[in-house]
Amino acid sequence: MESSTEPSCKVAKIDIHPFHGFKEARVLNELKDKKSVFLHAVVEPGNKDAVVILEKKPFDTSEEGLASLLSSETELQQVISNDIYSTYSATPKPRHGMLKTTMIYPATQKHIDKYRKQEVVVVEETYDDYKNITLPYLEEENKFSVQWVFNILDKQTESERIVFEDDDLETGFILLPDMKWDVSDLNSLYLIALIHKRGIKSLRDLTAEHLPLLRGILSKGQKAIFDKYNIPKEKLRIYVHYQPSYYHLHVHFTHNDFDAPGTTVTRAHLLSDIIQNIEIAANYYQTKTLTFVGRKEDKLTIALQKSN
Ligand code: DD3
Repeated sequence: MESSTEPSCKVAKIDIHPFHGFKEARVLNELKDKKSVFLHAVVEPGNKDAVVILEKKPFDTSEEGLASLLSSETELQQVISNDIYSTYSATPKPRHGMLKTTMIYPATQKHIDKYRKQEVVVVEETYDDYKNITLPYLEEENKFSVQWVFNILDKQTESERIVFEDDDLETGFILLPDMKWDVSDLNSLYLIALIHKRGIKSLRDLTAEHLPLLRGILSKGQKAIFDKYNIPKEKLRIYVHYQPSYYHLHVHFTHNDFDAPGTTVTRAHLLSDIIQNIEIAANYYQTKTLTFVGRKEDKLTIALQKSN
């Protein structure tokens, strides 16, 4: 902690450009309609791997944004001019050309595989499959690395981004914008609730003892989002992923008008349904066969397919 206030550390942080040392880069996947590209880069020294995600941001349609865009600040080269119709190749001022950039460094092979374009298949997991196949797989693959979640819960990072906190260690949680959301566009609102209690990995661990936790996330999360963003609960989709992408229980809050990834029936479980299912049967999620999509070449997918 103390060393971070030393000038030498500050200088080092500013001096090194995050893209410094990038040599090769190849495309893992490209989503043209989302104007985004997923890259695997090799970084010197040491030839370490990095995953870099580049996304073009939506237009700045604020008053100043439009005023600057539709002005002589934008360089134009005419392509076609015909009667009342004309087209141009336009180069706006740098402020309009911003890219949202996400970087994972150093990245493991699992990170690289995650962003590679891959066929997905629907698989079923009975509770026995979960205990005999999924859980041992998660433990073996060390899927439990959720250091970044602990950093948020311990206020080591992103504390200024917290929208709401209930600090009860059993039923409390932190609500904050998901990394995927750049907070400027309310229609693509995306927040996550990270629970304070450690060791609840996923939906599979939930029983009647967690009802106060789940009810609290639902009602307090809705209220906090209304208070801060003025979005009523009728506009929110509140759900849990199975399988999740990290095994520390978390709840997604997204705007209903926004097609957030992972909102389809093969991944999303509404929090209100989860609460009711557990109210009906305390061991619902230790009984129910769960269906989800997995990458075709993923070890877990292959193992579950074999058992069915
Ligand atoms: C992650 C799932 C995890 C790549 C990427 C994201 N929201 C996060 C660290 C900080 C965060 C998140 C893993 C990792 Cl792009 C691999 O997500 C995060 N902070 N989803 C916030 N606010």
